Amino acid sequence: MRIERIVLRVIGLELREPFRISSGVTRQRRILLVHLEGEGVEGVGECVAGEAPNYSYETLATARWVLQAHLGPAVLGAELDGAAEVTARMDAAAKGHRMAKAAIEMAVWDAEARRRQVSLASLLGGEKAAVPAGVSIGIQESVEALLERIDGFLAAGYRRIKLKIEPGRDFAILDAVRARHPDIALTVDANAAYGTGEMERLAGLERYGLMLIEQPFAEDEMQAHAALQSRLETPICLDETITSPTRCREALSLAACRVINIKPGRVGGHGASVAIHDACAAADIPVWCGGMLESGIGRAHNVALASLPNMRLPNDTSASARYWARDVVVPAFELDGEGMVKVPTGPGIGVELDEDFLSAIELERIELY
Ligand code: OSB
Ligand code: MG
Repeated sequence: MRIERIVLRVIGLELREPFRISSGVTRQRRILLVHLEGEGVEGVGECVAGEAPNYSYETLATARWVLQAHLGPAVLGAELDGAAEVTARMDAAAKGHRMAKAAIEMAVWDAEARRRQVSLASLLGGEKAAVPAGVSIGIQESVEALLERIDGFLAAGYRRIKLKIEPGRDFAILDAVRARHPDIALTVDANAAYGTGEMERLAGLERYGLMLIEQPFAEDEMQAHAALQSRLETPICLDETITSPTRCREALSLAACRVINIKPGRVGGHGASVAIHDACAAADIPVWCGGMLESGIGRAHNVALASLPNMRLPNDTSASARYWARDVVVPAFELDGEGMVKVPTGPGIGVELDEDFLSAIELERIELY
């Protein structure tokens, strides 16, 4: 397709409750959306970069800048044969900045699916009509507050609870949660908060019967993750470390993890996500789709990706209402009684944009031709 126009749009959305991870707290989100048009079709993508460079070096500001100054100009106007060629152009124009690239790449997939009048899920190779949802709970003020939140999410039907931990806020929390819920599917996510000297402490997590331990060490600590995994029965799941299919293959060959969390924004889009998914399938490593507190647009992309066959664990694709009083898509994403989220079947991402609401919360608009 030939991309004729790109609109970068920043919207403001307030989370229903603050979300705290080991490296920072998010209350209000400013979200960068990418709308593109070409040859009579449109596509939309969402950039997952946050306000602060605490999860990755990318931020809303770096993404907006690199999209406007480098990535947009690299793909505008040229005849490009699908998302892979769009990615090749962007990679030639800029190193890294995968979250920014993903926003364009995913919009191209949406446009391509709409052009063919098929769902994004089916174009990606998805096979599931609905995907299991877990919920990721931010660090809470107190153990009591956490237990209350867990009760609410279990009652809503979530199939797995993920707790954010950090050194000093780990065992006490897990003792309390396991005392109340000995058997629920439970995971922890440290967002790289532990030092490699804390191997012993982390080995102590084995006794909680966790489904997995997500990203204990820093992003570039591949060897330390391999050393910890070799000591543990509990699977290590890498998130921040896996920034590309190459990093994925490296992790698999070093046995640095037994599960991978795929976030299309983190790895540069759907093409890289499918490549990681397939490499893991070939190695019999289960994957699942992570989340970055997306609006309904990013969620629609994630849910489509989560419908692929090797997505074998509950995903961080929670219902819209877990994050927002009002979502930007219609219909909003809901949980059914079994803790499943339906995969949209309409063309492209398969949900409509709530244009009235988007206009009302628009903070900034940059048009590229
Ligand atoms: O590490 O998975 C993470 C949110 C922001 C940044 C990093 C992470 C998260 C989550 C939220 O855990 C998952 C969700 O979108 O529900
Ligand atoms: Mg994580």
